[in-house]
Amino acid sequence: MKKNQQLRRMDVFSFQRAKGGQETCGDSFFFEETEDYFVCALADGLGSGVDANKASHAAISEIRSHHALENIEQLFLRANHAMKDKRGAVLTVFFVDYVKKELTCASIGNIRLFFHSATGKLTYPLPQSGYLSGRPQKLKIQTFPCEQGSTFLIHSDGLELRSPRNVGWQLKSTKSAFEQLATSIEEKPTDDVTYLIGTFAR
Ligand SMILES: [Mn+2]
Repeated sequence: MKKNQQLRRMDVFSFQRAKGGQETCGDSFFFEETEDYFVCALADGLGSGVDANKASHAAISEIRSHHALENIEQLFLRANHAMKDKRGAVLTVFFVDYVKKELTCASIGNIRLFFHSATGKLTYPLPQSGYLSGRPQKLKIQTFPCEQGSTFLIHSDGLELRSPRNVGWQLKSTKSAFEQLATSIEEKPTDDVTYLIGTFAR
């Protein structure tokens, strides 16, 4: 599944394909724009298939329902709590604050996030190892400057990036970078694959 959504300030391209070309993907994602910010979350449920999907979907539902009123720490507490009768999931959540021109993120497990500024600086927020299992987990929240013209990439481990430098940040459009990444993905990948690439365009 490939999709392009043009929001008021952000252009977002998303790609998702389930392991083995199956119907049910164990990764779930969500993004939304409000007046003041953009929020995006990607979760990969442990394993694959229906149970993995249930776990990642439960985590993402918490972010979707509560991002307007709660901070990133509270959102992770909710997502972690939602894992209690599930398999567990890895999760990355980030906000782009349109007013402060800042990106704030937190990550447990191997969902990777990178972003590239209009001036060519590549930023690698560091993920924390582990996964959400319902047990208490300490969270590290990171904030970076994020100007208009910045592009982000967030992906599950089904996308094998040789180097985050080779993402095509320098290409003339986000669409070109998106399409270039899509060509590297097999019809029947060996793991669920999800990635989103988006530009803080306006
Ligand atoms: Mn995976």
